[in-house]
Amino acid sequence: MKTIVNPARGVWKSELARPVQKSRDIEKIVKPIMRKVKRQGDKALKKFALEYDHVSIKHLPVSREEIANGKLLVSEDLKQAIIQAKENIEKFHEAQQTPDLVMETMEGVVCMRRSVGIQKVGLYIPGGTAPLFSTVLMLGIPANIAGCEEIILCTPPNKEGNIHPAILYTADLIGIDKIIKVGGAQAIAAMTYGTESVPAVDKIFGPGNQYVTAAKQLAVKKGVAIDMPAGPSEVLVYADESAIPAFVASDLLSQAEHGVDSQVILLASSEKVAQRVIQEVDLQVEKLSRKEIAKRALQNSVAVVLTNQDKAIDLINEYAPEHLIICVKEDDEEEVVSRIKNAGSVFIGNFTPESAGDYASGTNHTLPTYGYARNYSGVSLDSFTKKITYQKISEQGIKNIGPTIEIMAANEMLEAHKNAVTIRLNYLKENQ
Ligand code: HSO
Ligand code: ZN
Repeated sequence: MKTIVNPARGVWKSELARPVQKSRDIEKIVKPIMRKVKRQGDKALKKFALEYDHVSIKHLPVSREEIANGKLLVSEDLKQAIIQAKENIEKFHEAQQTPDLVMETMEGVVCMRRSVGIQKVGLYIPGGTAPLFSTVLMLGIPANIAGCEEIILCTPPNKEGNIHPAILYTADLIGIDKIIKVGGAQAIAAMTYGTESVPAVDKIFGPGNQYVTAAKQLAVKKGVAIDMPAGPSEVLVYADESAIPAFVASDLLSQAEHGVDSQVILLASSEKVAQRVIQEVDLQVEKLSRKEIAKRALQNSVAVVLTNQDKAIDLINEYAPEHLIICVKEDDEEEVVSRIKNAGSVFIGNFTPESAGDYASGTNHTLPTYGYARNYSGVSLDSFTKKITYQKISEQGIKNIGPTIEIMAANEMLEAHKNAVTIRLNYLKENQ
């Protein structure tokens, strides 16, 4: 990890540049995949499974027996852990429910706002080197609480044509039974257009590689909503001398092991703090089973020393990290936390590893990456709902508000709008 000491503001952007994503080239590959799935449906999905995943799939939907058999392969310990995580995530997301808003803005004019679950949602769970069954909880639980009527889950099978048992167990635990063996851009295409086995959905959620991300962007053009634009995972740890170097190193590495394109940033209050953490990173990385991935991610990563705390906070807000860990003296903690404007999720203190939020504390781990924390929130209950507004105006109400509407409409030169009020006011005059 390279270290830069007190860099000038002008170079922050270039020094902390995220790994580049070549979206143009990727779109060239993804567009024909989308087109084929649109035209050929399941037939295309099976063909792509053979071509990309080297597996021949007869039935795309996972059967009841497969779920039952898969569940037997999950250890009791893991089941208990998943149940515990589910409870915490449920508690935190249930508390996000908002009561209907009903108010009379002026006498006889009642306005209302109500949350309504998005009817059909599609959850994408990547396969690959790590089976992200925790993401099934993070997406499935708020979808259930929001009252989404149809929840489907797409995930790629392994070479034997099976889905990871923990993914099956978790989906079954939260009541998701429509699991389809399809991954990659073709899964996103299927949820966009619908095929014989995969229903078209209103909104697509979930992480994925660059192909999945590009396909989600194309889905938006077809009128399907997505959770958020995505890039590789990242963490920024802000540490002063009160931070325990081995803990900080373990957090940096937990993000680094996600993928070779992950980025981890250490922001230290002194060169000494940076050196101690880097020493620990070098020690700990050697012991990891995914050390090759983590080491490559560390090449995209940097340690920045900023001795001035105001500047450090500015750098954090400029970088807008997906995950931000703040490990500073207790006296400074509240002040630093309150000045954070751009971050997906914030972890505070020596005993709050990012892994807690990744798995089990209750917050959602689907978060804005790549600087999108500047203008996007992470997934929450809100992501699975729409807010519908309602109004009801009484006879007295239209008398009260009518003249205001009439004059505004007249001045926008929209006569029909004005008439819609005048006709009612005249009616009331004649009939009262
Ligand atoms: N850190 C990942 C989420 C995750 N970690 C899942 C482990 N499993 C992106 O926020
Ligand atoms: Zn993680």
